[in-house]
Amino acid sequence: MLKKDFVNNGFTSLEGLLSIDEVFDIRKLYDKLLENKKLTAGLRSDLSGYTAQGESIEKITQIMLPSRIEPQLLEKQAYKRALVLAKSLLGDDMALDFDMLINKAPLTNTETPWHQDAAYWIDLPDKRSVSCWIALDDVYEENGCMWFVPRYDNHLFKHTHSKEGGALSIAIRPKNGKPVPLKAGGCTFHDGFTLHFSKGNSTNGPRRALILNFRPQEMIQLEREQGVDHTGERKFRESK
Ligand SMILES: O=C(O)CCC(=O)C(=O)O
Repeated sequence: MLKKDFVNNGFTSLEGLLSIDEVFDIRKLYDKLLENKKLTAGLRSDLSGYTAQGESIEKITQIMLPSRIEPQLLEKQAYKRALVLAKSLLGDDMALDFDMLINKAPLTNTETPWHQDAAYWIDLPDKRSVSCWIALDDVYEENGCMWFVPRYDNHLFKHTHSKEGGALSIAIRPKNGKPVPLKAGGCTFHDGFTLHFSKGNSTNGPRRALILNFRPQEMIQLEREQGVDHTGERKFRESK
């Protein structure tokens, strides 16, 4: 079912990827990283772009490669189970390319615009990729659960920066997007060409997500040979 959905639509979801004990465990590491700007310097940015323009409160905190700072994350069931599932969706050559945190603090109410992840990446000959977006809080429309549009092919839409230093965005707002609410510990899987978005967090609680991205081992090697390790400045490519 998981694979059929993913192949047909470019996304799928699963409750209970993590036990609630592991959710609590990972939250502790997550909060430590969120609170420590020194520790995360150089890997941290605000996808809203606002902080870059002088505001001090981060609206959408992105921290790249949290497992580089906290290697114990790599030992968590989350990483092990997500890899097994990524292999079952796209093949045994799948490996972890990068991980990241995307946090929407309470009452920051800032949406992540509609985009395709492939717009952030270099063009690779093997297009297979899957991102496992893990909810560390219960997520629903009002605090920023993920929304997806079924993907039909590998067409890459034109993306632009909605705000300087902020997230990439396509020009239109799709009408056929579907929200995917989850319990803490549940996850979604989406392909690099699947359009997705999340509303802002307008609630009093946090919306913490841990995202693991998988692609073929050979493509990861190609990326590294070209200096791409997902730490640096956000670059993007134009659609053809
Ligand atoms: O967490 C979000 O709001 C957006 C996540 C996202 O764009 C992604 O995981 O590719």
